[in-house]
Amino acid sequence: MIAFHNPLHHRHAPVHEFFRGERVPCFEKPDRAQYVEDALRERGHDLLAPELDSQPVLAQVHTPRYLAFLQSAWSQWLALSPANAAVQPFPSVWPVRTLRSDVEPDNFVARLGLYSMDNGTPMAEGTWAAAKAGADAAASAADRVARGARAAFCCTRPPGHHAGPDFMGGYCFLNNAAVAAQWLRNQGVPRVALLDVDYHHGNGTQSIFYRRSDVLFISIHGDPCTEYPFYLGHADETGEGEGAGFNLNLPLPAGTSAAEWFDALEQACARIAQYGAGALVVSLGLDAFEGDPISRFALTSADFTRLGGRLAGLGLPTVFVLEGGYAAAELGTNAVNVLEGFETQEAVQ
Ligand code: Q9C
Ligand code: ZN
Repeated sequence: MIAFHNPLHHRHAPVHEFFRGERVPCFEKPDRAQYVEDALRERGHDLLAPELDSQPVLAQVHTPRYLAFLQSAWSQWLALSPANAAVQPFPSVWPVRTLRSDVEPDNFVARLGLYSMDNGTPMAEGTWAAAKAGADAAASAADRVARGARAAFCCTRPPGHHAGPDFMGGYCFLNNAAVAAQWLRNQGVPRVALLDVDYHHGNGTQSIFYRRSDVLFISIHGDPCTEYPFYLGHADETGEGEGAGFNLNLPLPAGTSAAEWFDALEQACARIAQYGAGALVVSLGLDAFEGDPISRFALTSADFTRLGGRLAGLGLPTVFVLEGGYAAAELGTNAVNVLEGFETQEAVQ
């Protein structure tokens, strides 16, 4: 399968995140993408460098002030003190209900809170460079599919699906899957289905497309009553305005079996078929894996092959975009299993 990698992903390498009030090593680490790249090469898939600039499409899915903040955040942080080069910034205050988010404070940490949904999305010197190259890779994969490829994979980190129009969160900064879907729209695909199979609800992607009918968003994920991102992802969120009826959430309890997970996938596939999509974008989180350290679904490595095969059965040009998945050493096998499941199923059709 055509696969793009992110040659700058390693420049996003924060050291620690917060967990239960303590600093712990980051789960979302450079090894993750390295394992996937290694598995792709081992199994004979070539890796291409991004070949397009996602900037115009980023401006369609994120706000100007958020993009401006993110691009300059590290230099703003250093401007406070050169010693900050060795310190990770974290937000500590947020504009929740009754507080104003229309006025940007001058204080850097207050602005970081304005543009964050959590304190779990650490930033480092190369975060913008890595995130931007990842969005370029997503655009490049989408463009190949728009120009007739059956499928393409974007192997990138940091992930993207928690990043909304004007905020970062859940290890995500730029919404790569939204970039891919918007790219396909811009190239003339009238209706794009975006299926998110990451363990965590893709709140950012949902919010970006919530009022639109030209991108159908569907997510299978851990019930937000107990699982991150907690404040979005319930079944009664079905879209608004033009987008009413074009958002489908399939939350499942933590501990759900693979058999029940595949039942939800059937529901998702039925809705995609009914929608009449011209292309599919898959937010390919691999944290539904039984061995994932921060998630509680039970897919095996073989189940990821089955997932790829089922998606091929939709018969749609497909862009796969890597999202979460924290059992780093197994990520390569699981990612390539999806892609090969897809290609094998296609071959027998
Ligand atoms: N210390 C994605 O999978 N909190 N994001 C985890 C564990 C956030 C996951 C806490 C999980 C976000 C893209
Ligand atoms: Zn996830």
